[in-house]
Amino acid sequence: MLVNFSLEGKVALVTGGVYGIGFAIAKALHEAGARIVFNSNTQSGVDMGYANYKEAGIDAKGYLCDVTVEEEVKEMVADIEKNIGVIDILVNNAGIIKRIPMTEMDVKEFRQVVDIDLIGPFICAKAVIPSMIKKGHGKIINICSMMSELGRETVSAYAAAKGGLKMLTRNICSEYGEHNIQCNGIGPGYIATPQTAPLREIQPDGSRHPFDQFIIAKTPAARWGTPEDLMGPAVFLASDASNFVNGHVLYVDGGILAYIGKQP
Ligand code: NAP
Ligand code: GCO
Repeated sequence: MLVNFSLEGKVALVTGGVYGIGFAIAKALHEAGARIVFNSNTQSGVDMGYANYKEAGIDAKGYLCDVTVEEEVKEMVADIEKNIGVIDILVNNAGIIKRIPMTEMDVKEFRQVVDIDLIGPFICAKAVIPSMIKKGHGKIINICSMMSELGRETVSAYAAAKGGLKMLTRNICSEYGEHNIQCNGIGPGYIATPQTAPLREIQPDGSRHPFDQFIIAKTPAARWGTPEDLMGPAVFLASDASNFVNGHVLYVDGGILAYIGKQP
């Protein structure tokens, strides 16, 4: 049965897979046998990615590509297919967040978050699905969020985008499942990465950030997640072991979505 978790001979594209969650997922897919491709929207990001993959002993191929620019994505996918192979696994990881009270948020800021976190995954999935159909299989993993289910102050654009990404996941499942394409989501809880660093900053008096304390009280695991916590779930959803799992969002959150929270 374990052979079903092998990714030998597969090509995996992890968008924004330079550090953080995407990089951890890419390491996991590599360890399971996949050839790793990543992109960043900045040259410095591509360079950082090459350095990080080299340090990890992974021969990854990087592209300068902004997931919100369809022409750039189409060119990247065409080059990957020509020089490496058809993309078997797409991980829509690239994403940003802006923490601003909604009434103070400029519409351009709202649009930028939705553009990267929802339109980007649409553009990337649209670019890889035709070849997946021809090949007779494909795996798309959308990195959703607890904010695909819950809201909170200051993250209106992010929650709207991640909620939409959950439904895009279900729609790709619905529209392309007959072609043996499985599209699922991973919904990380609160994970210690650069994106959440502001929520974990030690306070001037040396105490933990109030939000840090809040998350610890709300999480049965009583800890923040790490990018490594996402590695096994990613291999599962990228492999033949999940061929009958489709349209599902797998929450990797330490139980936070199931728990009312510890009494203060
Ligand atoms: P991160 O540390 O901020 O990394 C995000 C990556 O995406 C960066 O490499 C970033 O590049 C890249 N990126 C941003 N915009 C891009 C674009 N237009 N085109 C290509 N690449 C782009 O974030 P993370 O914490 O690892 O999160 C990764 C994903 O997981 C995101 O979708 C996030 O929403 C989601 N998520 C995170 C958490 C968490 O607690 N950390 C929880 C749930 C879901 P630059 O560095 O050049 O900006
Ligand atoms: C926030 C956090 C969250 C996490 C993640 C939770 O400001 O609330 O950044 O949004 O990034 O999405 O699943």
